Amino acid sequence: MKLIIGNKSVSSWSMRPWVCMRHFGISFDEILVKLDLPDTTLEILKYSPTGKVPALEDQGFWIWESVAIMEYLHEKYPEKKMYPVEIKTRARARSLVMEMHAGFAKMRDILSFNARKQHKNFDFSGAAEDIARVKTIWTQCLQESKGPFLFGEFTIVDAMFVPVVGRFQTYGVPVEGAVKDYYEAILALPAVKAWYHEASLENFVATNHL
Ligand SMILES: N[C@@H](CCC(=O)N[C@@H](CS)C(=O)NCC(=O)O)C(=O)O
Repeated sequence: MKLIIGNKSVSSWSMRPWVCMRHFGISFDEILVKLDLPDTTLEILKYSPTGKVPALEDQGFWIWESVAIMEYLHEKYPEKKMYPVEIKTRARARSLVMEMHAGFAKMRDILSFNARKQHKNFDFSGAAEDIARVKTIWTQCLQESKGPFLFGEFTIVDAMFVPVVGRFQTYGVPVEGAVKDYYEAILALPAVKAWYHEASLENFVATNHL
């Protein structure tokens, strides 16, 4: 399989399936398309009809959209349990995946993903409602699952929230209690550390992406 991604420093949508595949031990070749260059869209269009990354190739078959890619992997590798096994728990997990995919516009805009930046005294009050909703989701899930991840073991839902943890880190959003434990568990994952390490080695820059 081939996973087409954008710059690791800014491409939060690429990060989700990349971390997911690395975490679940699904091997793939990576093709990184540099974002924000004059030929970026043309380059991505070779792989993805939307002109956006990520995209996944499996034996000549192409899938685009981060969530569709992870859903495909979940179906292809059921033994990896990338979603909770119980039907209603799985439905709840998918509600959260879609909430993350479709929502949190203010947080994505004001706290745009950047794996190489660290802000002090950043004013994130414009995204306060989104941040509060994220913390509520995490608190409720962790209360029920007892952690360390939202549904116990790491699932696609956690992959969706990995870049949110990254944003909290970059912009200094305060975390405490169970939310802090979760934040730390995500940042300690080898796949997440590997993404940040590779982002730090990128010798090209791109503007922030949502
Ligand atoms: N809904 C898409 C969003 C993909 C997206 O917006 N990707 C950005 C990078 S993070 C992109 O490809 N931008 C291309 C460009 O800006 O030229 C998904 O979930 O995969």
